[in-house]
Amino acid sequence: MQTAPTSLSNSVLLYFNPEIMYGGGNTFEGVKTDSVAQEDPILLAAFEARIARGEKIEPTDWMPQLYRKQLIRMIEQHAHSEIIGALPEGTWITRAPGFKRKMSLMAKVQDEVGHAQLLYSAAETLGKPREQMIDDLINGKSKYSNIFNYPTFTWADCCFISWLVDAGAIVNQLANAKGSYGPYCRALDRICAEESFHLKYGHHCVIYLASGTQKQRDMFQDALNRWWPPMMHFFGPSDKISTHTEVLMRWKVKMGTNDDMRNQFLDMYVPKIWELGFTIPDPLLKKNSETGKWDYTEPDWEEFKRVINGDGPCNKERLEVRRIAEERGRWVREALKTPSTSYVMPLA
Ligand code: BYC
Repeated sequence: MQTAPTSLSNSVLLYFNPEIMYGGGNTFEGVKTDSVAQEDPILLAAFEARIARGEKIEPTDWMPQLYRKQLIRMIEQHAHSEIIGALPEGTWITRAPGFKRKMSLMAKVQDEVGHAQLLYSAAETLGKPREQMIDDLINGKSKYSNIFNYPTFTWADCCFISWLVDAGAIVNQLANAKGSYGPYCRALDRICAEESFHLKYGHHCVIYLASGTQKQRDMFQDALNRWWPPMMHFFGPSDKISTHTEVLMRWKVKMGTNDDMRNQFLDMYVPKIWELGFTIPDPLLKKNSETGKWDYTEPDWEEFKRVINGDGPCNKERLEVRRIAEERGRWVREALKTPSTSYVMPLA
């Protein structure tokens, strides 16, 4: 591995590694701190003033190590969520009801994988090579969204994801697109545009089931009953127990707390679900006229912890699919690393 001087902070080592095919850049490995105590106070104050003015921070700008570390963690998890999130719906492409639904679902799943590429690129600007992110995903070191560890038993499960999981993602991403880190915000802008189309497609699928036969309505109600608890988990642990919210809000990486986002989602989508005549499996769910917020049964955070730490119904299957994909793609990566081989002889 060669090393090269850097124009970034001294604590950040820029290196070039020909073994890493997608990127490289400044390594994040020196970023072990969880505090800003050892940062230069003048640089830190200037950085925070820029954030307060609403400026975007770009990859070559000075940033505290903790900001870099938190961004890598969050963007990488987001990228993994997109690539793993393609799987529960992806398994329904061959079984989608009809040609038009099949084409739309195929396009949606391709979009999700594209989102992962945008997000991996954004995370790479902070110094973590893509290969390492993929390894960390497959080895279970990195997290991804809880919700994709549940099975899609029926077509209605797929409709739930396309409508309501995408809706939840949009609530979160529209807010965070106004955040402080340029590459992440630009990726989110593009992602939101595509997700809005997914949302319309998903809503259309659900309206179709809702206005169909009793069997179709029951199928969606059953999906809603099973997916509601993971949907409530999707926005992250309640603010009382969230670990990272405070620092992420201070540096405008997160533009709302987990509870804010959950509440915004309930505000926008509970009425739409009720409008279609479905029930939500939470007897305590109601808008509190005094607080203006939704009351609901506290989600089961023990289940959430189990699922995000690898012990959900489909975690092993999801990671195995990614491991096999990585294994099967190895020859392509090897071939691209050998520029002297400009073409291959056809086998026949
Ligand atoms: N799932 O301090 P907290 C999509 C972890 S994909 C798993 O509140 P933070 C789609 C958290 O990482 C879009 N883990 O964390 C794709 C932390 O653990 P570590 C998905 C979760 O970061 C295909 C610990 O719990 N959206 O839409 O302040 C088809 C403490 O939590 C989750 C994003 O990824 C979770 N739900 O806030 C269809 C949005 N929640 O790292 C659709 C980007 C929390 O300390 N991410 N954890 O080990 C975010 O906005 C924030 O990271 C979160 C969590 C709001 C999710």
